[in-house]
Amino acid sequence: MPANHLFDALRAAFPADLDAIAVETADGPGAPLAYRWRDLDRGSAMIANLLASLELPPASRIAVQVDKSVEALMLYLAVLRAGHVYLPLNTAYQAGEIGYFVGDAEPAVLVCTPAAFAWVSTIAFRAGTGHVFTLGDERSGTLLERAAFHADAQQPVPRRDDDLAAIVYTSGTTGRSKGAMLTHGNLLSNARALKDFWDWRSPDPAQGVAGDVLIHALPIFHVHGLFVACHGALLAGCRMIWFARFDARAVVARLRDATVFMGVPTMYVRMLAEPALTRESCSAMRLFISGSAPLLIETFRDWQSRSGHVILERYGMSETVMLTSNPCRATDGERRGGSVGRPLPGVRVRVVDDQDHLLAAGQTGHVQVKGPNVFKGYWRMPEKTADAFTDDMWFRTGDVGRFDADGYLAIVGRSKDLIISGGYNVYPAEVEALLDELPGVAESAVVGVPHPDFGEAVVAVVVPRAGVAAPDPQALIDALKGRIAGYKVPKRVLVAPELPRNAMGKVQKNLLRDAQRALFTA
Ligand code: MLC
Ligand code: AMP
Repeated sequence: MPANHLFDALRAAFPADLDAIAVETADGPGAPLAYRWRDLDRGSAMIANLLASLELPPASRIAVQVDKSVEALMLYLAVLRAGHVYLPLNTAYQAGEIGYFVGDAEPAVLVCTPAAFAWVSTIAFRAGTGHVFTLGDERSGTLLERAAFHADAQQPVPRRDDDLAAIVYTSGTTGRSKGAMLTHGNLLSNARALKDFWDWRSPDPAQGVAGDVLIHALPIFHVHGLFVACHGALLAGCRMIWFARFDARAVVARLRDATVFMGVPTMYVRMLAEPALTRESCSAMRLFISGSAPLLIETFRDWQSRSGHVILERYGMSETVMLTSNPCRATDGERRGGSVGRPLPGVRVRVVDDQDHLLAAGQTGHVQVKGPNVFKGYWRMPEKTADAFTDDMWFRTGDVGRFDADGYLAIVGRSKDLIISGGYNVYPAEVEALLDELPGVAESAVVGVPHPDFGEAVVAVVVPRAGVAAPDPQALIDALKGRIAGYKVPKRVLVAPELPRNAMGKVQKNLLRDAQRALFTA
């Protein structure tokens, strides 16, 4: 068996006692439900055997848009076991978005919720997808019904380092989403680096060591919740307390039962608003990790004074998994607010100017990266892949940063036109294209402005079409709902006679952002 098959590595880390609890649900139907390690193994084997029975070509794409559940985690493991490629889709995606992903990725199988079956299966069958299964959050749906007829043991299909394990779509700056192709080697090298760097503690009953317990409250259709959080706990054989939905009060109430929490900054802001968040409630905790969006220094400081813990901020991307991290062990250095720490072991990070020349510490420039974690390219987009790398194969992250003299990186901006709202990425071009099609709109500009809850909020400035009544902002918002994921819909639409432009005719979004800086924070 190749050493780098991701599933084998995760499976090898399961504790010897397969009857120990692997996942305990904290919310959702029937909670608390306890899943043993044996259940993860058998359940994923049965689904993998179902996939094998479909006789799909190797490395078929298996697209999944389902609510978070432990069975959805088993499905992910099953796809790895069966030698196929996992394609997670945000549950907020609407028909237009799903249609694009299905058309682009051509999945052989699509798994959706029972409630969405009618419209999702219509899209999928039209696009040539051969099989559509359903998976509900109460262990319902055709996937598990069919899997129940299959054996609960399975020999994982051999995969090499360079074989694809997953495709994660990231929105494209010019509108078209790009599928980042991640290999078994990418994901496993990163998971191993994090296991060591974050000092994951495996349970060892013989020695009386309980091991880490992770509160898992992130969605599992993005890199953070699926790869960083799940791989972290699985590769250390640690128990997860599993929240299908993030609820700040409910999570704070469970902190005393856990040792590790991972979240986006919005989650920390919301937990800080809970009076029950105290030093005492966090006394069992070992590690709080934040990422996916910038953590404000106020949140970093408030968290320290309220909980007694210093948040570890790290930085990553769908294309690269995790890149840099503040230290976990005190011997590795301090955790610094406003910084994303140093490159992870095995990962190289450089800051360069517009001509890709290396900049010295203290100088601000483009962040570029190299390492075994860096993806294989964008699915069926060789030109976009070539553009994303320098001649000497450094990946251009699109982030702007600066190294301190002691090697800590600060992310100070982005060269890509991207808004990060509550940890979700919104590409203005996609929203602008839809707004521009709406009646009464001549043109639009979409920007991110500071928001107390989401960090950044999506705001649109629209210019009315000459000679017609100015469009009603609420009507524009309503028109977008249902056409794109809710988190992409502008929280506010402003009407303006024109957009500010520079001498080249380019819209000056910085001026719009500056003008609306206090829209949500005043
Ligand atoms: C939900 N809504 C949002 C939003 N999330 N609006 C803007 N930004 C967001 N992030 C809107 C919904 O559309 C809805 O609008 C309303 O808020 C309530 O929806 P909800 O589902 O009840 O929201 P809630 O559960 O409160 O979600 C907030 C959240 C969630 C912070 C828990 O956004 C979340 O889980 N974020 C994490 C994202 C994540 O995992 N990112 C990792 C990407 S990987 P309406 O109008 O319909 O009421 C990555 C790489 C890396 O970036 O480095 O990790
Ligand atoms: P995604 O495309 O969802 O993978 O988002 C990746 C982007 O999130 C990165 O390119 C950064 O812009 C941003 N990001 C992730 N972590 C951090 C962080 N700790 N601080 C600032 N930005 C971050």
